[in-house]
Amino acid sequence: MYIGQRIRRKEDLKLITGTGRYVDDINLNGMFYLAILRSNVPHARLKKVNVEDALKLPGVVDVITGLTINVENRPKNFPMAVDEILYAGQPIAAVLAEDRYTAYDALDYISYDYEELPAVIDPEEASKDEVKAVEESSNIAYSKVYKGGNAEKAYEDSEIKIEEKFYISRVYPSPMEPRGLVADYQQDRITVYASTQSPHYMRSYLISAFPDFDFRVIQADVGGAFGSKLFPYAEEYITVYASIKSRRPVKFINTRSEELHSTYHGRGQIHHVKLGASKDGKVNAIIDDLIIDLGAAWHGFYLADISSTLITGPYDIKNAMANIKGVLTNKVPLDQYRGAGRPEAAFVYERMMDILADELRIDPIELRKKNVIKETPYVNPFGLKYDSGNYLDLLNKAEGIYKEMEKNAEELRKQGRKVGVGLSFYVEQNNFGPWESASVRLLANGKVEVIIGAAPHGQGTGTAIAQIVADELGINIDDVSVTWGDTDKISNAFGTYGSRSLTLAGNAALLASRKLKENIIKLVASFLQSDPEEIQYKDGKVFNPKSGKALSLAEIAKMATSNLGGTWNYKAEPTLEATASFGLDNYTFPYGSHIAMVEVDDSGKVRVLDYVAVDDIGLVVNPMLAEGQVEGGIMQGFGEAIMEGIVYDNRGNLLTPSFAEYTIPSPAESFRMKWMYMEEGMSSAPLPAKGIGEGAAIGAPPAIVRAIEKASGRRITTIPVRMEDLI
Ligand code: MCN
Repeated sequence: MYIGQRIRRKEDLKLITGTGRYVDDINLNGMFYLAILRSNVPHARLKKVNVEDALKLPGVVDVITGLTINVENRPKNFPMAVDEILYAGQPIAAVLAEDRYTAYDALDYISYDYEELPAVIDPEEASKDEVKAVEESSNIAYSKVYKGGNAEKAYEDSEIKIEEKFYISRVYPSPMEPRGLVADYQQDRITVYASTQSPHYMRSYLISAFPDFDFRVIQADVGGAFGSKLFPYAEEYITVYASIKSRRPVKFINTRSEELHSTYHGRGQIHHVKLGASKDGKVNAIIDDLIIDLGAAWHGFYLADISSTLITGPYDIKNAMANIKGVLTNKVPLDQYRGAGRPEAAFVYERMMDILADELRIDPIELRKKNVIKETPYVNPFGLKYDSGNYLDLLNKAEGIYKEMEKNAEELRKQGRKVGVGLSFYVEQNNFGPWESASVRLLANGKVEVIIGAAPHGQGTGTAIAQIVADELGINIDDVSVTWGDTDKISNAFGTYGSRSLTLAGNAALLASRKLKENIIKLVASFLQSDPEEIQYKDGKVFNPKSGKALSLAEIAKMATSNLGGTWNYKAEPTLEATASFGLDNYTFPYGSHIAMVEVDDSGKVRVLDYVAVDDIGLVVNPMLAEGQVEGGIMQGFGEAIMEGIVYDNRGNLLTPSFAEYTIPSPAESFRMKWMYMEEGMSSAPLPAKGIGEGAAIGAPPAIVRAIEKASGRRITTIPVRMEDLI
């Protein structure tokens, strides 16, 4: 059995030997390069773009201005500012040149005339709708109220009432590889090579924008995405348009500074929360007024829906209300970053739990135990059905770890060091659908190829899916290859996002393997002149127990593909391939706990001394891959808690335009961490897994923040926590 084993990643060899092929490694004959002139004013009326001087430069082929394409939830002048500039970084013009250097140099020869407009940067200011982020539009781009029970009355009737406001900064998802694509026009068909999380979704949004063309989208190797390479970007439309217009291949690669000015930021929420409880700590009501800072487009609004509908977390709180305002500001548009709405919710409900515990002078774990959901399935006040698990059991395990860490912390405190321990407990929603597909093929050499519709980009899902298929077919994992990321290889699919790939594509691959076995049995019955019922499949061999005749997969593949001539005399279709799709009728809800011990020194510097995460994600297919996900997520959560934050000045200039100002954790800040798991909360899929790709990014910030709070004695309501806040 390979499932459950720490199998090494099959993906790594090419990546670590430099034979990976990222978008920027793709060079096509006659290729032009595209560079984008971006606005350096946050809000202005655009009068005129002067391109004549740029066009005179040797090597410059074209300058594109004024391109508009109607894409849902984007401002009217998407993908290029035409009459109104909405944020610093917005594309205004694109230069097409024979080489990249000429393209970038030519940007200096373009100027634009504009009349500056007041910009609105602070989301609370924007919610007053006085200064407009987009002329003649309301700043309130989205509003929604969620109600479950009667939260207002329950709050009023509560013995204990607490109220707090939380600020969660905008962050940049920081993939190692910036966004980029190559568009290759050929006779009404355009091949796009992209650094994307979903070639199929990209194909569908490019088809809507350019309906006269057929698209093939190929996912190049991707150097990370973390949610930021899923939804449509201005530069993609501009590059494709440039390829169609010039009838040449065109390459666009973002620079890091352009990334910070254009890749959708994540998070950016403000929560004003009221919580009502009884004196003994039973929470009766939670009311959350949420402002989400959408930036200069509408499309990130759904993140507030995810946060709101999970605002009661893993706790049995009957009365809840969430009141969302999505506001436009003159900033880079907002969209998902690992966790997408769930880290924001967990930060809020876990902060409120700790604050209530402090208020009531109750042990924070006792308080959580009192409120935690005791039975699953459980329907939360907004109708989300938490599918399975034993929350109390996991919390008990986490408590043991917490107590151990507390003991160690106490020793260090006795030495005069400022050390604290924090625990978070979370539930999350994943396996965002609708479904995923997979094809399994017996190749002519007797090996098996699996093509999945999911589009992994660092997670190692290919290895885990090889484990599943090798087990199902009873063959050596070295005989299974898994490929993905090409719309011509598998027709309908979705991609990798929302911690879905293992569960949905993995189950699709499992079902396709079962179908393949059936197809093979039928074919072998025909070869052996037997009834299919007489034929059995076991450990990569097909045999007739009566006659004792057996064929290996390699022999079957050979028999089916190597004889030319003759006539059709098979009783079954000679299909050595099967495709299956798989979807769930509910999301999956993994849950877990993080426990952190930190030290804060006199300069306000935070160091993590110890860290343990415990999760229940149902069946764990490859504990090493899952652990890798948890470790990466913990580091990102750590970054979000104390280091990372997009900062604008109040005129709308981005003050964090590079990794010199926008700091992310490096190995120097890394720390010892341990991951443990239990397998009680199985999903309802045939292979009963849930996702783990985002859990740690959800559990980490509240645990780290609580530990900092305990170490420093300062109440923390804003992330990132700055050093100066802790002295
Ligand atoms: N896994 C497992 N057993 C399970 C669940 C998962 O062994 N029960 C393994 C899988 O085989 C896979 C990994 O854990 O190797 C994550 O699987 P899954 O939870 O299905 O998540 P996805 O593959 O759908 O990945 C998406 C998720 C998201 S939403 C973001 S954002 C994110 C993340 O993955 N972005 C990443 N992890 C990332 N890791 C890297 N290196 N780069 C990114 O951009």
